[in-house]
Amino acid sequence: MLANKGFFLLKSKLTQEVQKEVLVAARAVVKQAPLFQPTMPSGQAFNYLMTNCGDLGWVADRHGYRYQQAHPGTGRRFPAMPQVIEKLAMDLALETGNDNFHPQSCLLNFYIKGAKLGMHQDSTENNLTAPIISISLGDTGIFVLGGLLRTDETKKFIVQSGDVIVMGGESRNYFHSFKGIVPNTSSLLKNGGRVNLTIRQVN
Ligand code: MD3
Ligand code: FE
Repeated sequence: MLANKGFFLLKSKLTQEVQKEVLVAARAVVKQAPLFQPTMPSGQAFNYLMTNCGDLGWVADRHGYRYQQAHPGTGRRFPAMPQVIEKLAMDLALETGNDNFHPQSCLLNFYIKGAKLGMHQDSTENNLTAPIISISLGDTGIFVLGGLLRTDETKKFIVQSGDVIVMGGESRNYFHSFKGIVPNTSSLLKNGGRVNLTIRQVN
């Protein structure tokens, strides 16, 4: 177990069986709340797809980044967070020393070959002290963690299907990026790619 400043990389945390359970739950979410490709305020499209479940969903468009209850495409509320995901997130928070974590939002990011996410901090949340829980499913990815300043040194981490990252404490506000997937490294998703679930307490 790797831990520093509240950052934990829990390798092979989820069994194959639990990974499949989470994936089934994620597929049910996508059926109700289809994956969408948001745009940044600049008008530039994200190069990966996303959707959400839970009381609040993270969305991006011309007007900026925010949490809202409605799916931007369907206008309907995001589906409830599946119990398996909610329970898993609460257990993971507890075992990494984060009491009183209340999952309100689960962002599902779907990456295919070539998709990446630039260096940023997660700052759309009102609550910047609650931990953030990330679950990786499918193809291996390359995750980069920096520090509180954009200019801080960075470290690369390989995230594989079933790995979990918890960012609590100081690390909650660290810069981070996702460099992309390594295609054909997992058979969990029949057509390949990577799903990342990010569970957050927003308020
Ligand atoms: C480290 N997603 O959606 S999740 C994001 O793999 C995002 O989809 C990445 O960053 C992905 O905002 C990484 C892991 C993660 C999430 C929040 C963090 C790592 C973090 C906050 C602080 C430091
Ligand atoms: Fe992030």
